[in-house]
Amino acid sequence: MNYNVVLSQEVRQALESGRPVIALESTIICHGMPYPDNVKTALACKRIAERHGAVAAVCAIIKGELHAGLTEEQIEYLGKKGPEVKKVSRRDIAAALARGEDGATTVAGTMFIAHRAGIRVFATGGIGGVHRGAESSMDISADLNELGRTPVAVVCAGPKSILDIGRTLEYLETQGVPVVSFRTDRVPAFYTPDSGYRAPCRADTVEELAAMVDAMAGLDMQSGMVIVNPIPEKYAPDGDKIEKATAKAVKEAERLRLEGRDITPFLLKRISELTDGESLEANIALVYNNVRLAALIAAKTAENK
Ligand code: PSU
Ligand code: MN
Repeated sequence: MNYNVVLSQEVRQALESGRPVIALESTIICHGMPYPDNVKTALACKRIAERHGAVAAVCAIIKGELHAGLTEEQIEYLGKKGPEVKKVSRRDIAAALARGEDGATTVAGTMFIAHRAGIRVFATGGIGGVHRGAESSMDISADLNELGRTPVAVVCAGPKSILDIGRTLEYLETQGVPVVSFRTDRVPAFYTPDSGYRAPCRADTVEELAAMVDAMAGLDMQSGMVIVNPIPEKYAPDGDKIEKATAKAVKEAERLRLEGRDITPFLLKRISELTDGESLEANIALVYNNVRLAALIAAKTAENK
């Protein structure tokens, strides 16, 4: 078995020469968006990262090997298979390797791979969190614990409003994870720039964010950071429509008795259907916005070295 992360040539060269690299996750490709939008979005992310000075490494498991940096063919392969590819969080990695399977890595799974590959900045759409009702279901995403134990900075648009945002923030605090809002005093919540919660920490420049990433590395804190980047106003969908679609999708998920890893992908798909694709469009726009910021941070930290 190969325990090393297989790097694409482009990613290996960039890492060896200290050029900026950012990680991207693959659950969003296989479970977060339909084909072919998923593949188009992933490829566009690579181009956006490049335009802002960084190489983007999509992380995934292919035939039992950890990968950082996929070719277009590999992205197309995963994107076409879509939900057939297992969603892989930290707990699922060993099984996928042992069985030689493919795996679409979540934020937690991707952080694990990125860290092993030496990548410190990661861009995605939304992170997992504490689910509503977690006080009895105990459904708390493994993303939050991974952030507490793996030194990777994750740039996202905040937790979805399907989650319990207050408890997600409390949990991250307990895990010692900084949550830094970019250019806002509020914590954004994915489709909306304001969840109603005050930001625990605010930064207004890329330099400041890069200095925080450097400080955590310099102190060898061995834990991660969440950088929350609000969806730009012009892309934010009608809040009322999204809220209604979300409430309906959550009820349907309950009726279908979905649980565990199936919940998030189901909700994303239903919300997109119920909003005639409006949520998907917003999802793509906020991912691009996060890739841009992550690339700028990675470029700045590379300069600081
Ligand atoms: N939130 C989104 N889109 C996503 C996810 C979360 O808005 O695609 C995915 C990410 O891969 C995240 C995972 O890591 O769902 C969290 O799943 P769970 O709650 O099962 O840990
Ligand atoms: Mn869960």
